[in-house]
Amino acid sequence: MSRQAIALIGVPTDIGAGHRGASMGPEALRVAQLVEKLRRRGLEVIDRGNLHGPMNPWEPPEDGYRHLPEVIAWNLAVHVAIHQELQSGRLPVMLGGDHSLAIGSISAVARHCREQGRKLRVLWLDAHADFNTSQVTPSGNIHGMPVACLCGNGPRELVEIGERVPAVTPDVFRQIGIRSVDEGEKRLVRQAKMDIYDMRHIDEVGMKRTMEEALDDVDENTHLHVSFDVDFLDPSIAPGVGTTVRGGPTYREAQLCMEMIADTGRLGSLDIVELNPAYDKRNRTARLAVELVESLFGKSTLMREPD
Ligand code: 6HN
Ligand code: MN
Ligand code: MN
Ligand code: MN
Repeated sequence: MSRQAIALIGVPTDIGAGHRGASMGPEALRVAQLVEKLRRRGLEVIDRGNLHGPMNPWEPPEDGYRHLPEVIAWNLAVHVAIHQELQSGRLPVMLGGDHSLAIGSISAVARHCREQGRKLRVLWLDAHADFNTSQVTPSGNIHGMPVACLCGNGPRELVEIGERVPAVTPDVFRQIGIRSVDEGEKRLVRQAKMDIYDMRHIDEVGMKRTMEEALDDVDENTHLHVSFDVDFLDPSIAPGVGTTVRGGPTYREAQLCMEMIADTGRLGSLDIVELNPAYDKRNRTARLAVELVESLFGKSTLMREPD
């Protein structure tokens, strides 16, 4: 288990999303006792509070992008904040916010890994591949584009946030739980040879083997970044997201996924994104997300609990 101090950074915006409300995600996670539950595990947790950025003007797309200047402003702030925590030796947890913010967080993690000579692996837990571009997007919502932007396919200001262009290459990603990819996006993920463990794969081989495969080349020198889009989960257990897609992992499949990541001991940074309290029922999705994050930080059944 990680003995690094954990730094929580709230990013209260829905600037890249197609529904309003993910801006309330950080507070919902705090209300669900994220801080207290991690501290109860003996972890040092520092809550940095929330970053600030532009309001959501709720406008239609321009040249294939909605709210591009605002998305840039938020991601620049995220990049600086996350990189600073990594530099100081802390494990940053970004409380989103929508998934466009992963451009800022993962570009910071990639930069830190370059500086430290470490190998980066990103586990992208999501119903969606988030690999759209302005040419193929059905919505113009930038939360459907962060993986493409990180790989150098996007507007210059977003692609350049990581200082190195592209910030990462497609081979750093392992996408898990995918079940909704747009038509044009399918062609792009195939071209990029994205490593995708979709729901069909999980159905066929099970979550255990899926995770063994996805974690196969994790070694001593690997920094694992988990980008946890809450719509990864089946909507029957996680209704509090804007973009539900049925047929996601069950409660136990999601727990096993988190437990197997924890077992590697290589978790170095985390995004929790797309939680939308406006669609939730009595904060249950936030509470489930917190429970899964506890597993990610080493909480397990009694038999496997470390001494
Ligand atoms: N997310 N593929 C759809 C789009 O509009 O590009 C949905 C994207 C959802 C993004 O949930 O992070
Ligand atoms: Mn996503
Ligand atoms: Mn660094
Ligand atoms: Mn998603």
